[in-house]
Amino acid sequence: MKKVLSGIQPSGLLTIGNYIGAIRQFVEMQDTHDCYFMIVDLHAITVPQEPEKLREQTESVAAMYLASGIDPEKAVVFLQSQVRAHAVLGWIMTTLTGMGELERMTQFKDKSAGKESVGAGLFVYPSLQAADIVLYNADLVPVGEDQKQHLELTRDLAQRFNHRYGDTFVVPEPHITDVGKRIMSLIDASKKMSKSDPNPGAFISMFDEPDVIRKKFSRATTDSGREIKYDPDNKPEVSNLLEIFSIFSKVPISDLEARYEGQGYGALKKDIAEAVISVLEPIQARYRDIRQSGELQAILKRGAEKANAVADATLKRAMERMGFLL
Ligand code: AQP
Repeated sequence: MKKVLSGIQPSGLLTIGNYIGAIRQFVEMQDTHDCYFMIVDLHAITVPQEPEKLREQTESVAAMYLASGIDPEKAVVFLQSQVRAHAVLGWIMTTLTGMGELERMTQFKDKSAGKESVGAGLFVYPSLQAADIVLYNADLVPVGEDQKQHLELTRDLAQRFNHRYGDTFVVPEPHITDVGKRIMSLIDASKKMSKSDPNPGAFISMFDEPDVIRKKFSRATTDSGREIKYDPDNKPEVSNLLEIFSIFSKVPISDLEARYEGQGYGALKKDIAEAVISVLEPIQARYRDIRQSGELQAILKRGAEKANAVADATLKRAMERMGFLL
């Protein structure tokens, strides 16, 4: 079975962008792959986090994984900070990374733009991400398109290490779906939908109530024309809505275009909201049950035990090859 590793930062409440680009793929892959799904809390602190909020958001992402269908009997679900090998190999990978390589990362440019002060962690975290992936010998990494550049860096670093110290790491491939690889903000279709967007109207949270979802879609920006056509270059807003609709309704985009031909945006927006609500409502109900059950801690502990066993073995192999005394 091919190995799969991926994770999400507990940097806010998850959005349907995270669900579409990441979690939905995790659920699909767990039956056919050897999967490791983590909550990357060490990544979340690359921007300041209040301790209470970090704790709550970490539990919330873990519970949302389970509520969305990730089964801890099939996949290893764990917190990155409970596997200390990430920090050690992260440092090792940082020493293999060129400043120029990090300077080219568009996510760093986007996340640091306009900020008065930016932590060094935000700059170097792609090297930690490389360590996260190679620790589990992952063949595939399901991600949204925004992470593709980081994955390319991971591949370069794994190959560099192997070249210098002998074959140690598997060189992973990104696994990116065609539809839904980059869900855009509902307000500004030039920006991706992000959980840390200061404007909540820009995203649909996995926790939004039905009426909030209806309101957000009805206020979503659309161009002045009326034609409902999938054309990301010329009609990015409508194309984004069609992608979301197609994923949540499981109806191909071409069928949706035909269904709404000659109708205005109003009908389309109403129906998208209902399609999203019908998927999110049962997930939200399961989420509440999981949080109330008090079982989360034990599930994460079991996951960390399994993850530590694999990660420690890889770290040991890498450090021995580098000449560390162990
Ligand atoms: N808009 C998106 N469309 C498709 N996929 C997306 N992902 C995130 N946003 C979209 C995918 O979700 C996974 C987890 O992302 P992350 O939390 O590790 O970091 P991120 O990409 O920076 O996500 P956010 O929501 O934008 O978080 P903040 O606001 O904290 O920066 C990744 O697989 C990502 O591709």
